[in-house]
Amino acid sequence: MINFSAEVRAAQAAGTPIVALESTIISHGLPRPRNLEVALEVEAIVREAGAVPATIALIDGVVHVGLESDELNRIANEDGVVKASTRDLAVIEATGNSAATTVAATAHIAHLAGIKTFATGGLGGVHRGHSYDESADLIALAETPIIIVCAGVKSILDVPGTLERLETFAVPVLGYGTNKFPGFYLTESGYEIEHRVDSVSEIAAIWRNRFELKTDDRAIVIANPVINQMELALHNAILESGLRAVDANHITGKAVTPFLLEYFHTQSKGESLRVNIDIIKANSLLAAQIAIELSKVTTTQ
Ligand code: PSU
Ligand code: MN
Repeated sequence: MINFSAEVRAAQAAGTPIVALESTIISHGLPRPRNLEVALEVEAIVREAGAVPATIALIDGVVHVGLESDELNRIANEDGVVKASTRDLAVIEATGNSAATTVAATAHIAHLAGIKTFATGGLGGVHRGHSYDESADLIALAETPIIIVCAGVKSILDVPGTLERLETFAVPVLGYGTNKFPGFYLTESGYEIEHRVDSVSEIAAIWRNRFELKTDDRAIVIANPVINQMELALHNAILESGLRAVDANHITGKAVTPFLLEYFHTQSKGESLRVNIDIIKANSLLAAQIAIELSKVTTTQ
């Protein structure tokens, strides 16, 4: 069962474009109290652009597409909110707990709800030095027909390894205004990507072409580089010590990514937080513009 917010229900009825937003960023990616403020600011950006935000999470065991303000507040501030990937969804429904959804789980639910566009900060991927630690985000991208706007994969990851996996899974990666794959906190990761798009109409055309070619059964990644990146030397120094801290503290599984993000935010004295917020906002705006473009295309087809 899916519970839709009043705003999302109205948008579905009216055919207003909808943008899915993930909630792990809110619960596990950003520190309190900034997390709730950012979640609200991001929703406002989507609305101002002319689309409707659908932040996705589980509240008391029920999948929610679009959160009312008290529900958003719970995801941001309750200690018991867990990080749920796709495999956790049915379990959390059964226990009646509340959970924030990762990229993988959010994409899955968004697709169930008929939403075609999704914004996040950075994708999960292959973890450095731990070849069996691959984010379930990769599998979800291979199995879910949705457009996902991100600033590349998190720079804490094995970027070339992740790009190889995306190639294996036949997931198109399109640079928005660039052929350089973004590096999350950094504008460029140092790796090239083959395909570049410069407008939302090109993205809509590719979405349509895939449908005709029947290659539309998986995600499209739109890689949108951050404009004001983190200072490179600071980034690299924190990354190196952060990866050592993961091993020293025996952090494993789904705790790794939140640990590293938090490590960055404290060690950089908020500089990585500033960049992370810029990223989420820019990606949400672009996702709204894409959703609007797709809705035009569908109505004229
Ligand atoms: N982007 C951000 N902050 C985050 C995430 C993405 O700017 O916290 C989250 C997403 O929910 C993504 C998750 O799915 O990190 C990846 O976690 P893991 O590496 O454990 O799969
Ligand atoms: Mn992992």
